[in-house]
Amino acid sequence: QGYNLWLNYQKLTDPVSLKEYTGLLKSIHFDSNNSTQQVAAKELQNAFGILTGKDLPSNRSMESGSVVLLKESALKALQINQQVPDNADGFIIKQVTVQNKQIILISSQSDIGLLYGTFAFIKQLQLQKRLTGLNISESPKIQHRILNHWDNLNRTVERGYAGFSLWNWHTLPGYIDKRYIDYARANASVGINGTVLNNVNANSLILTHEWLLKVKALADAFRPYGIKVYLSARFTSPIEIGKLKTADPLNEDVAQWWKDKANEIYKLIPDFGGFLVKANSEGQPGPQDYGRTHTDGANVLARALAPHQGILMYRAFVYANEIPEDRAKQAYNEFTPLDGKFDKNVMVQVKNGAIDFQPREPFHPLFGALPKTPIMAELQLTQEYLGMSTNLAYLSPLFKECLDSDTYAKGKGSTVAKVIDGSLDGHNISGIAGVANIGNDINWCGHPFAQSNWYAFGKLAWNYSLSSEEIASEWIKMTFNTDASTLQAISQMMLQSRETIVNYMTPLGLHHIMSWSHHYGPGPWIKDKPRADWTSVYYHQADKNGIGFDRTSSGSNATAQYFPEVAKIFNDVNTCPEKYLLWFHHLPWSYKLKSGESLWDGIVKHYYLGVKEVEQMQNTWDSLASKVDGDIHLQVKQLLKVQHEEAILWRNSCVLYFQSISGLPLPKGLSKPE
Ligand code: GCW
Repeated sequence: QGYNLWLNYQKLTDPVSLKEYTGLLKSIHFDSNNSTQQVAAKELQNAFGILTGKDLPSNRSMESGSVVLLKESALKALQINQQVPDNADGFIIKQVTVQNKQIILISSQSDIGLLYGTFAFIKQLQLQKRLTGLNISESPKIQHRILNHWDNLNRTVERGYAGFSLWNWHTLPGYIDKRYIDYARANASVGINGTVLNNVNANSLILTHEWLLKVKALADAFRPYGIKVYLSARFTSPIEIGKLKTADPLNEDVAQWWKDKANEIYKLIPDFGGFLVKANSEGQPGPQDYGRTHTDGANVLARALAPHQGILMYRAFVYANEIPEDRAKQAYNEFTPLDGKFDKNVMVQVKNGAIDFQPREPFHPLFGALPKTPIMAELQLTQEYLGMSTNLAYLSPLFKECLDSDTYAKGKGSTVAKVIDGSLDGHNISGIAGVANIGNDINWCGHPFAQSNWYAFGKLAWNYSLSSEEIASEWIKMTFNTDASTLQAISQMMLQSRETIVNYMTPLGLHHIMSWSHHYGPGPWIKDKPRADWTSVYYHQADKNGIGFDRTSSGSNATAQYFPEVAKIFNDVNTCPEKYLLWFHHLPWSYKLKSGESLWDGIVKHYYLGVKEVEQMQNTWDSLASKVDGDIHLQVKQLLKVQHEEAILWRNSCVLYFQSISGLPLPKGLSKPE
């Protein structure tokens, strides 16, 4: 159950739509010599057959009722005068009359654009939208829309909660699992155009010839769907698989080794996307081991890729325990002096927040702070800190909270989205990455609702202006094929779900208070670990008098890393949004919240509210028993029960732990947790 994701074509129920579709659509006309157009046509034929029960045969010539896939370059010859977006991935879908024939025209500069247009057209049918007068024109705002798989070569997945890795390295390159194709279809249907196959904590083996042959097999399978393959490169690969004595980026042999390696890769995979690098972070090797900078490290790889038009994605997720500095400040401190020193094909990949994919974080101060460097945002789809695959968390609101944040880098309106789409600083490359939540579970993502995060990531990467409501609504419709009132109920659950998790895990700006190492469940008491920045007490700083991390000018002064307008707001306890309160401020338990209640009472109430909200989700879901597929209903019902238990555990643990420090009674009316 759930294998088909949002491409869950089912016979349409609305007679008006059925009548219109079967009346208007008779055949498909496309270039059968092109593999991308072939897969587009096949997808439409399959979808149309299931949705309407009728065939959509391919026709060599155009006829009335044809769905016509035509590249822009072919429009002129047929005297079709239509404006196609000036973006290789963009497309139009239009009902037009050509030579007295009424057709649905899908046109783009590229074959991939035709595939994207076809998927968008299928979506119209799935959503039972009218075709008469159809007139859609779309192009993506961000160029590289990439999934990052944290998949190890032994098929375990770091922070993966949906089974093992999809990539069956053992049977590659000879055997192409149908799943690879379905993975590519799903990605193409939402415009994802790149995939980093292996974990950023990389094994250098992936760059040996034997493994590259396997990578090539995947790249060949994905190519018709417009998905480029990228690899995470371990910085010390020249030593580990290249027999060199050093990986010093300024050493000539090392530079030559990377060039030779890139040449070898591009011989096998001419459209290879490039490398992703995690260096000098959490024990990974990097240029600093040789007294060099991140720019030296990034540029040596970038220069090997440049002749082949590859890109180098260099992660800014760096922090070190040895540095006596607020962890939240370290990436900014290390990277801002390097702005302007990276080669042109380097992109710096920045997590949405400065700590680590928490249920809620203020946006990373590096957004807007590297105007001379193209910045990618890195979002996490896999729920490392949001209850893994037992919690229902729809993450579009979290992603948008970051993308919509105003950095004020160039005055009001300098949103994170405008930093990463390149428009704020005039970059001609742009990208966004999502840490994948995909594994070999039958339903791909573990929790049935986790699929919505794969979907939402693709949609927002394409167009970050879409609302979380719109994305949820179409995902529900396509996934569950529900009626309007069921859709409404599920949508409400989804839209509330992330805030609910914040309530019972880390309300009011609390962060990083989960269990040690695996990060599952509460652990606000975690202390005495080898690294202070891997404990919880480091982050909540609770004592008899109060709680919170002082990042204001009287504390670590992390607020000063933001542009002045933002810094001022975060720095002043009276203007700091309460959702970030304890992220930036250390306050007495008696501090008065906007509601008039004390900070202590407010914290406790959030924990209780979170549990209540899970109960509400359970009630809503129970009421939908006859409305959604029985197996999926049962699955989600069980998971919600587990989530409820986890929410209670979080609430009780955190309330009792913090109470042992504050010594304060529970607010009136709340029963003591056991
Ligand atoms: O927060 C940490 C995760 C690690 C991960 C790291 C990173 C891949 O717990 O598992 O390593 O982030 O993003 O590099």
